[in-house]
Amino acid sequence: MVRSGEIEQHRRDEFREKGFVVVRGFFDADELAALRRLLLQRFDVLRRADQRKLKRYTREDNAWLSDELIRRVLLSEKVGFTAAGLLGCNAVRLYHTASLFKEPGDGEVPWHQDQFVSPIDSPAVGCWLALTDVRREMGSVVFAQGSHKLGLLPEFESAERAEEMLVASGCSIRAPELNAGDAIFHSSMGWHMSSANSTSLVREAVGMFFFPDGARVLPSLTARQRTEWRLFFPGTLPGEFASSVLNPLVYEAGDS
Ligand SMILES: O=C(O)CCC(=O)C(=O)O
Repeated sequence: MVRSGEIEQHRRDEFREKGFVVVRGFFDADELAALRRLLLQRFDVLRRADQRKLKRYTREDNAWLSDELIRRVLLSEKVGFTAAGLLGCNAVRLYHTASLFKEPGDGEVPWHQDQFVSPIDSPAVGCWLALTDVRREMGSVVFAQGSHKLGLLPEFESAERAEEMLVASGCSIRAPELNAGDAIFHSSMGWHMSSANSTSLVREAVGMFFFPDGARVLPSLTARQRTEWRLFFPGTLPGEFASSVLNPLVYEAGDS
């Protein structure tokens, strides 16, 4: 069994410095084709049910619960191992997965830190996997490089204000373009957003979020943290280990 310390040092350094790291070709064409077919079928059902005109994307949480192949791919050792290496821990649990399909005309996701709504007492890491090539104008995810070092900040009244603050704090704005199979791992402390999809193509992606095993539910929760807690940590109590049925151990380093 691999140990978390074996993840390439340069990736850990880059993640520590920038708050995100792009892993090219993280999933190969075969892995991706099967996953994409299944997630697209589910998206097709969801988009027909969702008649909203103004939205940011069509999202399905925890699709892994309904399909064994989706589970095997999204909760694979490779993903958990990389997440553990970047978090610098020996074992990670699943926070949740989210299929994220941004249709033509879907709007911007404003600047935010995922940690702001997290009900647990540890930073997490997200893996955002491109199911197709993703260009900036399709609504790729945009990162404020280095912003994970700013700590947890209050939300801003507008996207413009947030971006002004991030740039004034010395963060450069980066929008990596991805090919199908590339993944971006990002810290829950880092500020990110995604722009509107101004193309005629659907932006297809899936996110997987992990936290260190041993993290606990915060003793007191804001209204938004409470919403996430109910959704993704059912049956746990404030102050207890965050290890509900929805938070399986995805990777644990072995002894050798
Ligand atoms: O997929 C998007 O457009 C936004 C994703 C995001 O904010 C996240 O992964 O935390």
